[in-house]
Amino acid sequence: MIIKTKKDIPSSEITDPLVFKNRRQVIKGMLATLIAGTGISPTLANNKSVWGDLPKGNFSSDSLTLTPAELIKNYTNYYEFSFNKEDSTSLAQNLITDPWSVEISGEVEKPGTYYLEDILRQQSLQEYIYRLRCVEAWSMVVPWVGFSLGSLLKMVKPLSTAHFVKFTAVYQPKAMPNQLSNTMLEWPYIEGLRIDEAMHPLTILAVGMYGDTLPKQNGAPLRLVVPWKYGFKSIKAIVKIELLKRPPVTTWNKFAPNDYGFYGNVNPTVAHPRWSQNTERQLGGSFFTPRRQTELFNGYGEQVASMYNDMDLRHFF
Ligand SMILES: Nc1nc2c(c(=O)[nH]1)N[C@H]1C(S)=C(S)[C@@H](COP(=O)(O)O)O[C@H]1N2
Ligand SMILES: [Mo]
Repeated sequence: MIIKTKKDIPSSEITDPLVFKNRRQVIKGMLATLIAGTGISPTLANNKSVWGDLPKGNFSSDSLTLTPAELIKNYTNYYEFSFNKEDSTSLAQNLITDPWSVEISGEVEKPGTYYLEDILRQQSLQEYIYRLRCVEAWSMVVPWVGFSLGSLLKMVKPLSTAHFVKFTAVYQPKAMPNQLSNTMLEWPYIEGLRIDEAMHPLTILAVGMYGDTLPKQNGAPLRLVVPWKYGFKSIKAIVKIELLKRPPVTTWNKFAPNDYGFYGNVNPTVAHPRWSQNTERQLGGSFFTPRRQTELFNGYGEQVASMYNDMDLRHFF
């Protein structure tokens, strides 16, 4: 067994509560090792991440211009806090993220509740530079720090009956005002993937961004990132991962199934009922920056299109 549940671990090995205070150090330490391995010093170049000159792994492209960190941090969608992109930044600072554990259950051989620190110890962190395309037709390029979701799932050994994965975000109404006052959406926020999508090497769990831990407003301490799907699929502040036989009911799809498909694959040919998805506004551009032509699967079609061979993508997203 690679990840240990609490009862399997001798008390000397259980993560000390003090470690929770130092998650930032732990993550930065893991990243420092990554850097040391390349012999490149982590200096911040203009508009590049601390890791900008590192090998990017297999899935990041060098042709992407990163969106400035200040924009990514101050223009967020986090509806538990606010429907206003500028307000969730300060409100999210009230979220308690220490300690943090994730319950993994359902169709797996090794269910359990795992401290985030114990999960991180088993994973290798890497930078993934991905486009993020919101269903509202804006986009950015984010240098995430994270690890493969598939690699975590393999450790808990999915059964052959695991066809879908359900993700549940934290319910913390004392910190998240809309969980009490807004009844338009159901809380906690829930998202889901098909098992092959969850196991796909592009799908990651992010714990950081721009070479540091995740800002709370961007989903700390642990969020999903699925770069070929609209942003609403990339659920923040995950506390539960369930492997299921049947597709889960997800927050946005339940609210408006015609506007927010379960798959949510980026598709310029399928308009939202109230706007076209053909182009997108790139955050961080100037007044003169042209809108970007939105690409099928957000430009990741070469890697992911084969998963959807039996779907008619002209009418489907
Ligand atoms: N828990 C939770 N996760 C969420 C959301 C949310 O409101 N709550 N918003 C989603 C939407 S609509 C988008 S576009 C992305 C935005 O991520 P960012 O704010 O880090 O840019 O987060 C997604 N994950
Ligand atoms: Mo979004």
